[in-house]
Amino acid sequence: MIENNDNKLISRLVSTFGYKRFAPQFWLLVDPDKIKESSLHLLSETAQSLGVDAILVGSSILLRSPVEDVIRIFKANSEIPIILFPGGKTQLCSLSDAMLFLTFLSSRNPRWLIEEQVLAASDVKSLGIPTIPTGYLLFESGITTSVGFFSTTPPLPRDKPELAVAHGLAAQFMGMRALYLDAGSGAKKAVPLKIIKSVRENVDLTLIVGGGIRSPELSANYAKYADVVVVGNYFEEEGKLDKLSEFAERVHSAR
Ligand code: 1GP
Repeated sequence: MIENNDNKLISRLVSTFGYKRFAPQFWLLVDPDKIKESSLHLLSETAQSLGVDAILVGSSILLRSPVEDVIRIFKANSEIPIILFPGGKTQLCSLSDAMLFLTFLSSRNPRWLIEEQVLAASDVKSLGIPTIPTGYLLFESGITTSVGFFSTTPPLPRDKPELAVAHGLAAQFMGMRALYLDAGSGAKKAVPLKIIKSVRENVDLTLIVGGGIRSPELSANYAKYADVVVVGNYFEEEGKLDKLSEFAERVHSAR
């Protein structure tokens, strides 16, 4: 670190923005292909009052519903922030409040490391979508999730927190603002808590955790270390939306 402050430009360039810890948030992932029409309308009217802090919209593969149709319904009925979680450049929408500009750091496939980002960049700029530069890490989860299939290279192992930390630090030093630790949608096993704890202890980035989280208790455990807990798949099942506020409360009161 430069101490005598002789070169203000370099001093400023090497200083970090500094990670700031806010109260933990609970985000709901909405997959436009999977959400039922009735749930979509209900959620757009109630999610915010039930404690959901933001809606993530995206999918590894989008077969049917355009992202925009889903976002329009939320925008018509609530003020809840909508954040894109795009599986590729076809999932952009100017109505969203922000997007996770993702780099699939645990993959070794150039398509997800840089090609998709280059293809999307001009559209992101012309649509004026605020970007959150985010490193994305996929962990082994007991099944091949869709995102795992598309990544084409192995996910991170569950028993090597040091590898997760090294990827997180790389994201931090590359100037990213957030790190998404994911087991993939519908994962059989969620990301091990000890991994989240190690990353929290070593990496100064906003930590987003998701994939296979199916209980308020587990959400609360993650929220002790992570900044954002994401749940999607669980709420796609019949009758589960009643539990939304319990998940949100447990996350909000975790620390
Ligand atoms: C997937 O982290 C998200 O990328 C949410 O996972 O759908 O399993 O909750 P679930």
